Amino acid sequence: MRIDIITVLPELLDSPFSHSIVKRAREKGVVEIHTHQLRNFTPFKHGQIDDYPFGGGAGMVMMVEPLVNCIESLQKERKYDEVIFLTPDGETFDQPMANRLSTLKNILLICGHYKGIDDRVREHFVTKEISIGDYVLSGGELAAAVVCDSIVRLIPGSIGDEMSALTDSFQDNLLAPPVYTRPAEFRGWKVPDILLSGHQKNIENWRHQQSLERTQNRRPDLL
Ligand code: 6GU
Repeated sequence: MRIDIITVLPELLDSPFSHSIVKRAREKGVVEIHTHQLRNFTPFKHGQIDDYPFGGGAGMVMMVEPLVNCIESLQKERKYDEVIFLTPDGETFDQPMANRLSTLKNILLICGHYKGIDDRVREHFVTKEISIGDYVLSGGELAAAVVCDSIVRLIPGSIGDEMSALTDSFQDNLLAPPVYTRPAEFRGWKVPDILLSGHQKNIENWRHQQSLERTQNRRPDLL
């Protein structure tokens, strides 16, 4: 998979893509992630990419021309399966959406700032709009990092143990069960006996029961 990201803050995205699973996936060639500085595509002086909104009002709007220049220059190189705009008024991101996006070959992410982007870009180029939740971020970059992380870990070859992404919370609409590691007792707090029993079938049943209880208690909306 290849992910291109248009942003005015490429540095903000360096760290999330340089550690852990995403780092290893890039090193293994499972995914390529490329950031593109929007200011390099403006025809205006001093790298200007935003302007005052027509009709007045607070905040600046990202201009149509730098965005279209950047998008079209990328589209000359390859066809994108989705052109995604990260925006708080988009469709709420969830695990099924991550699963579907992880099967695509080329995706383009556009990070907005200020009061948003000129709506003509959304109308003529954007194929999907994603929000990561009902709160406001200063820009789309952290949302892009969240979306990319959740997608990349699902691509076969990203995670050593192929099973482990499938047993994540949410992957079957249930929260994950509690987990423990050594020591079996700490300050008198014991790991549940069943996990030390060696009876794999009983352990699986117990974990499923714990998943159901956790989901019922914490996220009944998922059941
Ligand atoms: Cl995708 N962008 C911004 N700016 N804020 C958000 C968001 C996205 N998702 C939730 N809040």
